[in-house]
Amino acid sequence: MALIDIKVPDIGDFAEVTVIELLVKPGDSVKAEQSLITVESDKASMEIPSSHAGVVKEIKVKLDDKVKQGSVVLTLDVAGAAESEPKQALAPAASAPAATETEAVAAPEAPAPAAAPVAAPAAASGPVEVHVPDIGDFKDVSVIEILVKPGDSIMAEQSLITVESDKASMEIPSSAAGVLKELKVKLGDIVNIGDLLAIVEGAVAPAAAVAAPAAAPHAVAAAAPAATATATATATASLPAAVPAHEPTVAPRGDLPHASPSVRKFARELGVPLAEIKGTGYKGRITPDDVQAFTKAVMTGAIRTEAQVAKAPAATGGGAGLDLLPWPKVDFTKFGPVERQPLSRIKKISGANLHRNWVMIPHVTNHDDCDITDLEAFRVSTNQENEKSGIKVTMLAFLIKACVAALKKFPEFNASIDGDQIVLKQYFHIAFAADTPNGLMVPVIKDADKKGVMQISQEMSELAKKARDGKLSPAEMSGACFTISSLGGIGGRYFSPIINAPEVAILGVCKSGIQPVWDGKAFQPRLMLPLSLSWDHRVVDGAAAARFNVYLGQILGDFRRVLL
Ligand code: CAO
Repeated sequence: MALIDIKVPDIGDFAEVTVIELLVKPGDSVKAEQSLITVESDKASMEIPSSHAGVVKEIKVKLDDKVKQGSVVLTLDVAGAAESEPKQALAPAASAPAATETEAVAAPEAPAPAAAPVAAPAAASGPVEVHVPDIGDFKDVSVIEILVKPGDSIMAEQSLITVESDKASMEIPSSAAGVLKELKVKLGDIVNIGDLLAIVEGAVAPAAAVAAPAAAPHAVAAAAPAATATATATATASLPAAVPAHEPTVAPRGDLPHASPSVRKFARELGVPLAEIKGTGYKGRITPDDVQAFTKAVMTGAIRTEAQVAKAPAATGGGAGLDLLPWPKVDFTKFGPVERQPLSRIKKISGANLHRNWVMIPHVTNHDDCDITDLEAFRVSTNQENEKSGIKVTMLAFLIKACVAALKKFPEFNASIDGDQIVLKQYFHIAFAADTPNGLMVPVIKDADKKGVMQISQEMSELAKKARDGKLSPAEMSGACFTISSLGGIGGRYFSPIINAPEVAILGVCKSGIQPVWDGKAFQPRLMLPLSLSWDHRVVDGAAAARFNVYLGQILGDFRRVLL
């Protein structure tokens, strides 16, 4: 084991800075030039890189500590590390270091004030040109972020753009306050010292800048000291020492997420929208862990980015975009023995359809009872009379006929939504739900308005058999206007049937039973049929649904009404 102390290098003007981010932890393997901590002064923030490759043994600083040149950041075990030689960057030479695989190293010499091309703006008023200040060694840097837009009110020293070279990224601040009239660069542009960046109107230059000699640089990157400067130039501003106390010394960041250049770069590489991340670092700074946690949450579906929400199918009409919790994963064997069976093909298909319909249609269900005493008596006598025909007249067949009559009276129930139109159908194809060993099937009686109860009963019996035998053709299951789901042969009182899209209503029927019904003088034993009508509230409203049920009850109560 060969332990060495990694110390804060010469950080120029920055006499004492605060540790605001720890970028590594004990046990981490680090490369030479990899950033170890982020420090912040009242003027800028920067990352302190490692001078050697190795494994972090112990971190000697903690958040909020004050450090200066020579402070020990951590101890590193450099034994066996591929790159244990210190990088040139840390040599006390004035030259810039070689570019490394990490973002970190930028070693511009302190910019010579005389070289700065920025014209010191007047203290107030008219349009002021903002140029790229002297950014030291940085030549031909790319614009990688635009941080403001025309019309924005900006403050002096507020960052306008981020530029990136092969060595570092940095933000270029405005030399003047005012309203941004025009931005003269766009993403991907290559810029150099002196290039025109923006026009600021109604500008009021920072007092210090005005007071500074004409050549004063409104520079970024001044974190770089003359000698070593291994820091990444986050530098939001490097104001001349003469800045008056009332001037902000840290560049205002507006809505810009607070994150170091390396974190920004990391987020950019992953396509992570920094503005959507809540920083957990010092003063809300976004840390690499925050970016990672955000990415993980998006990948697992726990959260969605704003862009994903905007593109969600619900917004485009293609499907449902629910922001639901993941389905619970339970090890049921912890609670008792279980057996696993695959879902049948029909259950998978009908399940997906039912789920879509239930989620996408605003359902309302009206429940009612109707008196079928006389109808049932008629049905029984008809069946007795027609015993030899082999056709059994069912209550469901009467219900189909009654529903046709109600659909004719209330056409909005015989409809479908198509975009922003309602399609009113002039045919009457009625589906009925059939319970089969493999799951729910929904065959359709076509043109039920043109068929008698006997014929409907016969077709129903054939279609129900085909359904149970798995022999229904797609044509026999398509084209329905309205569906009836009858549980009358089984039992129960009421239920909420799910509408069979693109239909807009479905009638659920339960088992009839004798109920005491008040006839105005006395309670009479009557055979009452429970009805549950689910309807799509986008097309139908509650009053219409109540009228539909009342009318249906009247017909079932006295079938002669169908003729009226
Ligand atoms: N009240 C009281 N009795 C009723 C009744 C009602 N509303 N509806 C039917 N019955 C009686 C019938 O008269 C018959 O009695 P008999 O044998 O004494 O004559 C018995 O119940 C059985 O009827 P059935 O259910 O075989 O015949 P049907 O015409 O009423 O229904 C069919 C046919 C295919 C709809 C039915 O067999 C079926 O599959 N129903 C289930 C539908 C379903 O699963 N719906 C839920 C969908 S949501 O998951």
